[in-house]
Amino acid sequence: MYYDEYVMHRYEGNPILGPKDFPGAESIFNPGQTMYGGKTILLCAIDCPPRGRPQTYVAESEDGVNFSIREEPFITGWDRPPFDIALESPIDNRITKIGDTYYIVTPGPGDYGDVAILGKTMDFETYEPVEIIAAPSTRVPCLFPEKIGGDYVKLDRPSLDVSRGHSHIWLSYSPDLIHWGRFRRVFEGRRWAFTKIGPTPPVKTKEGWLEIYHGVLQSCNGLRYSIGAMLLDLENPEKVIGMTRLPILQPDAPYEYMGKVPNVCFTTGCIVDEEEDRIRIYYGAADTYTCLATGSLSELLGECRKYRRWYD
Ligand code: BMA
Repeated sequence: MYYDEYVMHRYEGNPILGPKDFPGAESIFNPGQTMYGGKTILLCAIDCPPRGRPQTYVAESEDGVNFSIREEPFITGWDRPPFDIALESPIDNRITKIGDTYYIVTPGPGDYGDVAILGKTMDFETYEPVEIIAAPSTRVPCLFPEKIGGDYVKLDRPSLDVSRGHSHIWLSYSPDLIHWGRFRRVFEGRRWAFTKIGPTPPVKTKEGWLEIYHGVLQSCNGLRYSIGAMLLDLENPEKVIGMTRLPILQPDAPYEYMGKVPNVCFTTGCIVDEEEDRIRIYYGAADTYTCLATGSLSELLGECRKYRRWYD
């Protein structure tokens, strides 16, 4: 038992994926996550120096813990305009299913900073880039899974000017997933999420939109990445209706504080099963491994209901 476990619990067989699971890999981390055809799908970032820059690969599993990784990179087609502004180095994918389509937002790093590339797939076999939906430097747009009040909605973490203070998450609206506007501030990071913050695609629950996010604190020994949760109002997602004040996961296990980038628990999503009252969070540990934490959804929502603000 780790000291930070109160609502999410590490899978005892962690890490579920690591360098030994892919020939030549140095790290397998930060997976986009969803269910497709009854299987758990992870879009893993694999840094495999013999193959060049880090790439996204599909990993699939029947039981959610034993994964097989496909041999070839999944995200392709960034070699033509306008996507060729980004170097081919797709990691940190965020997946949202809208209707039958799985939309994937991926930060495309380049000479001007990171642009956010919206792509899509119907089957996790073929990937099609659609449009650049945020200017540099924006790494993390996260789509809601349905329209709210007639519009598509996304969360963003704008480029941070750390000298101006704390971190913040914003929200914007679109009629077509391409053109975005009406930007609104939603949430500010404090305490363990003071330095940086980043959203994941919100999940609809009876209690509100469950939003899992990462928060970063600068210490004298470098950055420390943890994971938190909050609830947004179902009809007005600009409104935070609850949050955990403590992280639901923070670097505490050896595979989280030892690796290529120590002290990192980083996620780009979660998988919720309301009927089973279960939430799974697949997360990157120390930018080296892929791990799993599970918990009771109702317990997590109960924790989120305890507070509305960082301080009272
Ligand atoms: C963030 C992202 C993640 C990474 C984290 C810690 O900015 O780039 O991919 O896990 O830093 O290095």
